[in-house]
Amino acid sequence: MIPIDDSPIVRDGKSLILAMDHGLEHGPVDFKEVPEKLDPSTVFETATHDAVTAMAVQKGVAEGYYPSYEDDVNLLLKLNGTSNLWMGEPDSPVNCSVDYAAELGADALGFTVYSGSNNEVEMYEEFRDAQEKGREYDLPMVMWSYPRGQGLKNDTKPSTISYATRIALEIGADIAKVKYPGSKEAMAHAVKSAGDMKVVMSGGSKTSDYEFLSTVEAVMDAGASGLAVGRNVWQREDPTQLLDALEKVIYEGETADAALEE
Ligand code: FBP
Repeated sequence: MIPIDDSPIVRDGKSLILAMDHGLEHGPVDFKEVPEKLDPSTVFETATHDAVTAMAVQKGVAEGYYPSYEDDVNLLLKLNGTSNLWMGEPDSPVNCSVDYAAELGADALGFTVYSGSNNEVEMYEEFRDAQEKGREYDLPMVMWSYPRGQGLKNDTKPSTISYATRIALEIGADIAKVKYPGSKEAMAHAVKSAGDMKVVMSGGSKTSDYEFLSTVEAVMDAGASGLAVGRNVWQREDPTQLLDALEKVIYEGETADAALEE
């Protein structure tokens, strides 16, 4: 862990990362209800909102679309990622080098690690290479810390999420992105387990404005540093209203009720 409060992907100690790597991870099915969002430019437009500190995309999308947004959006280059067509034990091939991410203008790096998978050893080695190379460019490393594999029946139980944040600290991440463990208390323990490293919540499938904001409120109360979210933002036809409310809950400490009232 290195100090990243001065990094472009952090605002007042907090982060709101807009993730849009779902075309690879899940396939175009995630865009079914919002087909216009198949055009990555539409989501880059959303990422120009003040609340968003970085947009996380794969290399191909960065190559094609980031040049038009480099003045308005901070780039988090996701270095690995796998398709939903892969039926084997959880794994995530490295699709982009750190050198190329830096060339594309990345402000930060993203890397998925499936601790508990039979591929854990290789994934840790790949993470090590990326993390150490990233240090040469002073690029913060956001770890999608997702324990997963045949031996793990419940990947969001409190002890698993606390283990996920701790692993991220131990192997050199600067931010751990983890699933919500189901309660504020469990999230608080996961944050504590990470020491001084930042922990952000992974968004999950789309819920109502109120349900989502209430969870974000609980996560912030638990001491987390924000959010790395995809579907709960860009699957809305007009994400601006939700981003306005998220800005209040994340950076201004407002409640979900207050943020929605204004
Ligand atoms: P969401 O907020 O839409 O859940 O996105 C977060 C994310 O980590 C994406 O970056 C990624 O594409 C997806 O979730 C992977 O989710 P999973 O591995 O659980 O299918």
